[in-house]
Amino acid sequence: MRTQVGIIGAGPSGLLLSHLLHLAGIESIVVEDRSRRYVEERIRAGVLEQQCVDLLVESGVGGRLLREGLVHHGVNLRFGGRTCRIDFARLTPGRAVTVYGQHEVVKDLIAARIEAGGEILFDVEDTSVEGIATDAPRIRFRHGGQAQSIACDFIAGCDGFHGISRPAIPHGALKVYERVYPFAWLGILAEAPPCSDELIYALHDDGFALLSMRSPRITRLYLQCRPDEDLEAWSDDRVWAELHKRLEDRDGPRVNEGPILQKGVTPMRSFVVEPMRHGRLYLAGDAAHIVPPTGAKGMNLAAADVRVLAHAFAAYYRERRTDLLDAYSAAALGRIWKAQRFSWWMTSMLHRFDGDSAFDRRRQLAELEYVAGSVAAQTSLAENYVGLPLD
Ligand code: FAS
Ligand code: PHB
Repeated sequence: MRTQVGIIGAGPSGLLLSHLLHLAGIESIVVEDRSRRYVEERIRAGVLEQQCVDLLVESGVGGRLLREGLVHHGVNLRFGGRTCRIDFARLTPGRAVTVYGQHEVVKDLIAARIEAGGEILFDVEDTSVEGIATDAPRIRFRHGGQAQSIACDFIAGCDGFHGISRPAIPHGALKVYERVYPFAWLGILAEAPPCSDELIYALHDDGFALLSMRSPRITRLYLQCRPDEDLEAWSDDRVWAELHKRLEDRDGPRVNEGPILQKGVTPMRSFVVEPMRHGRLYLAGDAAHIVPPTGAKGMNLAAADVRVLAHAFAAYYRERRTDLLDAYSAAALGRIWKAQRFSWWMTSMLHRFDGDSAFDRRRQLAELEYVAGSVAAQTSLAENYVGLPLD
């Protein structure tokens, strides 16, 4: 097989890149090692920045998002028995976030690619890349038991943190920046109406908790846990008891319980590789960077990377320009590092760190009290949360 851009990974990065390339008249083939059903049912991110919503709508795949997405004009911080609302309408007029599950975005993108005759090969095995430092790179894989390969002009590594693209770059060619946090998130999806119309990020003496949602009938909840947490040690009753305790608000409604549809543990790390390119292999999304989900940036960064990369490929195929391809990594990293800072700040402010001294805990509370009392601090949180303007 041959194509112009070979894409590894059918997550938000790979699918959105394939879609944007198609709109620019550029051919691509996506290879994915999971099944279509698996990637469409994999529960992950939930909050879309304004720029991500705009990109999906402007590129023609935002219809269901506009119909079913929940537009939120604020978010809440809960600590010390009080709740502070960050009012996007007042602080960042005209900008909001939309709650719409990542798996829904994936479904919409797969449907659009298939309708447009796009090629997505699911259930591939043993993916590898070769010739990434030449002008004739190739993706090799097994599909349906047959060894196959795709000759490409370029390869986009959109295969996430555990993919094969980043490791295919020669050791020493990448600078790695990483911080691993001493905790994780235990997340549940519950068939229960959210007790709040907006997200609640809570810091309790016993740890962090987050109330989010997927629809008026489905609540998404997280609580801070140990990084090596044994899910078996978390019965439904124990999960609900911990969530009620950490999200308690003397004046507000209790969290609604319901059947737990999904339970999982997400590790927490900050991770960036530079540059996001080696020869004709370009990295996008989680293949190049990971943020702790406290800032709700993961999927939004993936979309921002792909917007820049698709524009650079379009300039190459339209005018044989290579300057935007050469500039891709630096252009993407500007936004990535600002999102890393915000995600680190939100994580540090809202989680309990083992070994924190009494001073650390009091300083952390003062940080939250400062945000609650300062329009400037709330504006800073709001502009980062809804998404910084695109460069
Ligand atoms: P993805 O990981 O989504 O997609 C990569 C794709 O490549 C996958 O479909 C994978 O199967 C495929 N692949 C991997 N190796 C391959 C190979 N060798 N050959 C072929 N295909 C291969 N972000 C938030 O903002 N909020 C959250 O709550 C949140 N929760 C998360 C929970 C988990 C468990 C994880 C891992 C991430 C979470 N994230 C969250 C971040 C997440 O949303 C990512 O930012 C987003 O999925 C990034 O999209 P992609 O870059 O497309 O990577
Ligand atoms: C989610 O709804 O899954 C979600 C929302 C906000 C976050 C992280 C996850 O910061």
